[in-house]
Amino acid sequence: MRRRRAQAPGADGCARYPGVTSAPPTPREAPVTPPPPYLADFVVVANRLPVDRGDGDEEWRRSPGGLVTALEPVMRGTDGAWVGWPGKPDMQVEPFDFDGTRLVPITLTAEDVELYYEGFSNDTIWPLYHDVIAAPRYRRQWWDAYVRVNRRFAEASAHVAAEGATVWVQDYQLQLVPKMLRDQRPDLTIGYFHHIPFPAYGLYSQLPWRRQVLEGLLGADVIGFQRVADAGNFARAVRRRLRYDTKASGITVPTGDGTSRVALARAFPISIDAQSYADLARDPDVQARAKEIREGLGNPRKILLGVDRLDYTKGIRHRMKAFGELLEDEHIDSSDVTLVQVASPSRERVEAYSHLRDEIELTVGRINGTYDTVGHTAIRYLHHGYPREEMVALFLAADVMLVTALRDGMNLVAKEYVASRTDNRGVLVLSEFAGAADELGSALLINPHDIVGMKETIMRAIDMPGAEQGRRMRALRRRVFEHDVNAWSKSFLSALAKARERAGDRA
Ligand code: GDG
Repeated sequence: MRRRRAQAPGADGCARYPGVTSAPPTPREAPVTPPPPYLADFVVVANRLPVDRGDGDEEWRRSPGGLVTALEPVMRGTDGAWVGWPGKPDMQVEPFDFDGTRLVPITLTAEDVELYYEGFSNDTIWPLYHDVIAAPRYRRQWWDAYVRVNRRFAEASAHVAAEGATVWVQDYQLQLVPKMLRDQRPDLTIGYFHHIPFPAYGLYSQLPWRRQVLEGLLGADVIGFQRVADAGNFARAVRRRLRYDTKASGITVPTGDGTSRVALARAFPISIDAQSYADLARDPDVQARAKEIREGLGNPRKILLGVDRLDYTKGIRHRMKAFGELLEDEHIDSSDVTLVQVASPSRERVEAYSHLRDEIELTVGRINGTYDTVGHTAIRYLHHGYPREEMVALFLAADVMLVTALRDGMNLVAKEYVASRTDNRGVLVLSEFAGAADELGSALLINPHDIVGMKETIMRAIDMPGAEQGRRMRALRRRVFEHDVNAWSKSFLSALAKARERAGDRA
């Protein structure tokens, strides 16, 4: 991957791409050469840029979060461009360089944020794709905004991508971008990765725009999913709705001129930069902090931990129900066992999220009111985001990690806990409805809807002997270190490169 500032390709010197113009110098005036457009060979397109800027702040800072965490090491090794929203409505920022990557900000108006992001992305697609845990809302105005904003992302990407570049589109907010981009720039190799589940056809078919979304995704050469089951659901939706042929992972997509191309749809389970978590876990300051956390909780015999965005998909209520019943049944005692729940603030302007927060906080208040003592708390509830060092200190302090998602594309927290346990201790309780369950079979797997089963498993985790913890944790760590985020991006990008070769052979 090379960074270059070059003339837009095109034999006649004219703009090859929309919006890119190169004015010929007038004979008598000194030639005024406009700065050449920036063209990248590798472009990431995601809803958010990988940076944040506080109010009144001049400085951009790398932002935390699942996708940024996952792509940070990939971008570090390349000189490419990243197209995304800077995170605040109506923010107009010129493209700039950050840590060796060209950042191309997309302006979203307050109305775009409300309709495209909070509306269609987070109140239609998110609940529908997570098996309607909350009811999806279908609003035509939201869809119109989704189309409009996807087009804006596609145009900006077409503008920054060099001839023959590779473009990697990320996630459910941008499902129409692959086709829009291919229509404008058939020379590009286009990948798409879907970070959340893809639902069974019986649910997917509720979507009034189901055909357009499938066609949008099929603009990509490679469509990546977290689980084999997600890729299967997608292929079935394509067969049922579009009647295209699918064979193994290949989908034959008619191109309109009587020919066809093959798009690949398969699983590429995402992962984490495992080594960076292990490094933090070995840092003496982080270890001292872990000790301090335990002491601050009154040195209970066992600490249970949940770390989630405050989201209804994460099963936080189910987890608290199980924990509350264990206290009620006197299987555990708050002087002995404490649950620490980090619930980082998320999507607070979407109604389902503010309701969820109220419900959870009511539950925490009830449980603590009933079971706290002066010296010990039953649930230490933290509605904050924390720096990564603090997260790792929490992972080290926790004897049992609870990942009880009702539906989750992957769940990186499960992998982060495992990577941090350099001492080969600790127990991971993991929902079978999180993508991570496909890889982390040595965890204690649970069905979070089965409260009795979850309670039994939590007790088993609390009582698990050290030798068994070690056996399981070593197996989990092997998997997470062998399949880290570098392995993930390499395998996706090499599938994309092969797709390009195949397309070249056919041309
Ligand atoms: C989506 C999919 C998929 C959370 N709170 C804090 C914090 N985090 C970090 C975690 C983790 C990330 O955010 C969350 O990732 P998850 O995978 O757990 O969940 P989603 O945000 O829903 O992510 C998911 C993921 O995309 C990647 O494909 O796995 O299924 O839903 O890295 O550690 N980090 C810090 N402070 C916090 O307070 N520093």
